[in-house]
This record gives sequence, C-alpha cells and structure tokens, in this order.
Amino acid sequence: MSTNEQDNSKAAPGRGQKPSRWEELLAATAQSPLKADSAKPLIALVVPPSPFTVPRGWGFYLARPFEGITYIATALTNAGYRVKIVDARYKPAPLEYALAGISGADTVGIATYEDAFPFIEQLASRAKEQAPGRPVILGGSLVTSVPELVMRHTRADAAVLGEGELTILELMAAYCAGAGERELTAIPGLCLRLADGSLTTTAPRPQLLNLDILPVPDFTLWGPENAGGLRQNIVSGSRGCHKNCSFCYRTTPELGLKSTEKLHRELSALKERHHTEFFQFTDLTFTFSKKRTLALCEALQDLRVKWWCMTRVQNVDAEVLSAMAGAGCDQILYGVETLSQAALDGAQKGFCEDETVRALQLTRDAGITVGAAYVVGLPGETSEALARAAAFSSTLGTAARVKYLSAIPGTKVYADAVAAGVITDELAHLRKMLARERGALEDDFLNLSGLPEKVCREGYRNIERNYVPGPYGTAALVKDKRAYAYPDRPISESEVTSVLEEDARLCSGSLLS
Ligand code: B12
Ligand code: SF4
Repeated sequence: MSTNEQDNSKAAPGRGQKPSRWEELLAATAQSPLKADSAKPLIALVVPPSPFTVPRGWGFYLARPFEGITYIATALTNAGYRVKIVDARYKPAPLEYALAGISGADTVGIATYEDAFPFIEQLASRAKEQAPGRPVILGGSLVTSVPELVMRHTRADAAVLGEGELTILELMAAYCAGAGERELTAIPGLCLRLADGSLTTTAPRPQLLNLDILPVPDFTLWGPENAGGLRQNIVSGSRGCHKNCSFCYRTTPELGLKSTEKLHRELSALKERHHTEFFQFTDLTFTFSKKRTLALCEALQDLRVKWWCMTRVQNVDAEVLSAMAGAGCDQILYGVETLSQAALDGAQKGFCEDETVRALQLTRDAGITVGAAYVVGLPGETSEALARAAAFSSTLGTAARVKYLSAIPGTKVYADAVAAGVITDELAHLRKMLARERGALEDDFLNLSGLPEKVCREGYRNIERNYVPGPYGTAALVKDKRAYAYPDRPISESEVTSVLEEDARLCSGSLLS
C-alpha cells in the first residue's frame, strides 16, 4: 500500500460493536486495577530460553521483557490474580530454574516461541508430574500457528490461541468457578484437552481492533533486575499486518491499533517510570498509514526519545521520513528480503527493486540510519541477485539482518514444504531444525533456491559483512541515546562500558564483534 492510500486506522476502534464482558473487564481494570486476591490462584508465567542471537548492538532486544507475556501478566494482575514471571532466558540450567519457579504456583502458563519446543514439551511434562491436577496453559506464536501439533506432543491442558488478554481472563474465571468441559469449550480462542485425552479447538476469538482498552504494560512484573534496567523498552502501537508474505507468520493477522493519544500516554508513563531513552517498536508495518505516522511523529517529538521501527519499502515518502527524523527515529529496518524479482514475487512481497532503492535513498537523505533485512534461500533466488545484494548492502542498503529462509509453522513456505515432502516429520522439524536456529551463518537452513548450499552461504556472508551496527553497537551510539533523551544528565564512561559489555555477552557466538 502506498502512504497516500486510505487510512486504515478508521477500521480500528471497536467497529461499533458492544464490548464483551471480558473487554469491559480488561478496560475497567486497566483504569482501576483490583487488589491482589489471595483466594485467586497464583499464576506462574514461564518465558523459555532461546538459542537465537543477534548482531552487535541489538543485545538488549534479546534480554528486555517480551511485550506479549507482559500484557498477559498485567491483565491478570489488574484482575486481582497473583502473577509471577519465571524468566528462564540466559539461565545456566533453564529447565531446573523454571521448575523451581513454578513450584507452589496454582496455574502454569508457558509462552511458546518457534525455537523453544524441546523446552516447552519437557517443562509441560515435568510441571504435570510436579502437580498433576494443576492446569498448564500454553500461549504465544508457536502454539497459535500449529495448535494440534503442539498440544498432541505436550502434556498441556489448554492453549490460548492468538491474542491472549481476553481469553486468559475468561479461562481463569472459568477455572476459578470450577467450570466443566461444556463451559470451557464455549470459550473462544482455545485448544483444549478433554477428559478422554482428545483435543478440541473452540470458536476463534475475534482480534482486538481497538487496542486502547489494553492496560499500560507493567514491566515491573518481571522483577527488580529487569524493572531497573529498562532504558530500552520494547513496545507497539499496532498489532498485525495486512500483507501475507510466504515466509512470515502473524499471530494477529488483522490490524489492531492504539490511538495516538493512548500511545503517547503509554510511552510517557514508561519513560517516566523507567527513565527510558529508546523505544523499539515491534509494529510490523510502522508507517502503514501516512496520516497516522505524521500524527505519531508529532506525539513522539515532545517525548525526546530515540526509537527504531520496521516497515515496508512502499510505505514511506520524503515527508514522512523527515517527520520521523525530527521525532527521534534512529533507524528503520526495511524488509528488503532479496533483490531477485522472481523471489520477491514468489514470496508475495508485492514490490520491486526500484521501490527498495527509492525508500532506502530517501531514508538516508532524511538522516535516518538505513537497516535492511535479507532472507537467503527463497525460491527464485539467483547467484547474480545475491552478489548484487552484497554490493547493494555495502552502499545504500546497509544490512542490519540477514537470515536463512526458515519454514515457520503457519506460513505458506511451511505448508508447501510439508506438501512437497521437504518436511517429512513436522515434530522433528520443531524439535531439531527450528530449535537449533540461531540466526547465524552456520545455521542449517531450508534451501528452496535451487542454488548450491555453498553459494547461499557465501551470499549470506557477503551481505553480513556490511552490517550496520545496531542501536547500541558503539560507544558513540550509546552516548547519543542518552544525550538526546536526557541532555542534562550525560552518561558516565563506566555506564557506557557496562552497556557495551552486556551487548557483547548477549551477542556472543554471533557474527560481528
Ligand atoms: C519482537 C520480536 C522478537 C524479539 C523479541 C524481543 C522482545 N524482547 O520482545 C526477538 C528479536 C528476540 C525475536 C526473536 C525471534 N523471533 Co520474533 N518476533 C518479534 C515480533 C516482531 C514482536 C513480538 C511481540 O512482542 N508482539 C507483540 C505481542 C503483544 O504479541 P505476542 O508476542 O504475539 O503476544 C500475544 C499472544 O501471542 C499471547 N501470548 C504470548 N505469550 C503468551 C503466553 C501465555 C501463557 C498466554 C496465555 C498467551 C500468550 O498473548 C499476547 C498478548 O496478546 C513478532 C512479530 C509480531 N509483531 O508479533 C516476531 C515473531 C514472534 N518472532 C518470530 C520468530 C520466528 C522469531 C525467532 C525464532 C527468529 C526467527 N527465526 O525469525 C526468534 C526467537 C524467538 C525467541 N525465543 O526469543 C515469529 C514467530 C513465528 C512462529 N510461528 O512461532 C514472529 C511471529 C515473526 C514472524 N512474522 O515470523 N523476536
Ligand atoms: S513480512 Fe512484513 S509485510 Fe510481509 S506479512 Fe510479514 S510483517 Fe507483513
């Protein structure tokens, strides 16, 4: 979509329907949270570890609180439940850490990511051994994309599919009321294990289009070590994406929006609470509407924070980029993916190289760091296009990320790979292939390009050589963030060193150092 097309934000708030009881509860408790009720279950929410790595300067992105689980925890806390986040990332013995963390909890929730299946299946099983009658609930992108597969091979009782805030409130209320199977199967948005061991998927829950009813995510629920170090916050103004690229899975396929006012209030509160100097927006297409982007930039301008976002090359023009630069935009990551037109068309990207060049040039001219994400291994990739991508990324398209093609469950690439017999065992794909993917040159990968593996690996390496440092990749970049947000409180040299050390630790084993 071009930036001049119709403003989709009109579609957002509520569609004129009467809010459900659970929407009302979510919105009301966001305004006036209920006191913790000791009669209600204690819910432990587990965040699994990940082998995933990132280039230098992006380490904070791996270590900061994930937004999804924070929303779940906040919605439950506001409704009076006692919640404990058990963050198993970067722990020497993650399974033991998680098991100790959930002991004593009345309900266990596990966030599922594409690369964490072995941990999830072990934890669900051990959690049931620890307390057989205690509900174990899965949620997040992996179980949403392949619910039956994941539920069949774990011992979880229920899976919350898609957006979780309303479903988890309704499910927990049902558990508290001692609901039976008839009541549970009437709750939308679930995959449930029934008493006879069979699985049933309930009616889909419509996605929230009006995100203004969400609470401000309470990152302090992650505990003091995280709450104290939130100078970078991972946030979003929207959920979903209206495109459907062949390799990309969206937990929320429709576009849900926060209003500019809500986002401004939320970011101001987070800046105030955590001394935030940098926001990482996870919106899938930040600039999908020109009108909305200009309004957001106006709101962001007076916040005095640097920020990063992702978008499509077709969704920017000089006016938008100039407004973004003026509002503190530090870097934009574009999904360039490949310079082969056949591969772009096969992936349903819907743009061409000229549009990429135009967007990247305009971004550079606006004074914003250009980031480009590439995928190696798509059908239609050519060695000539890979060589051009490397040359291109050394000039205009400065690479920020290159990854091999991955068959992510729920995508066309995945369905095609299963249909064509490239993936013969879906469970093995989850347990082995995906669980080992680090986002690094040495990864095993799905090569649908028809090119020899060696050519793909060389193409990857040549693009990677041109990495632009991530937002916290050098001392100058670290200083720049603080100076912009807090001009009267310069960062000390020792803090700069500790930021760079954290980054090096999290990105270790990764490419660029
Ligand atoms: C930010 C991000 C990351 C960051 C995380 C940083 C951070 N600190 O948050 C990093 C860089 C680490 C990352 C890494 C990877 N990511 Co990622 N990432 C995202 C991204 C852009 C945003 C996630 C987010 O915060 N969304 C906003 C929140 C509100 O939504 P949500 O997470 O879906 O949470 C909701 C529901 O899922 C549910 N829910 C979530 N957890 C739980 C838990 C329980 C118990 C319950 C009940 C409900 C529930 O309720 C939440 C609120 O509604 C998404 C795309 C997207 N926009 O969703 C991809 C995405 C989640 N990532 C994806 C992938 C594949 C990966 C990687 C495996 C790398 C890869 N191969 O590309 C790695 C490893 C993941 C990991 N274990 O960390 C895929 C997942 C696909 C799939 N089928 O599993 C997605 C959907 C991107 C895509 N389009 O392909 N990622
Ligand atoms: S790759 Fe980007 S544009 Fe395509 S569906 Fe995913 S988020 Fe949307």
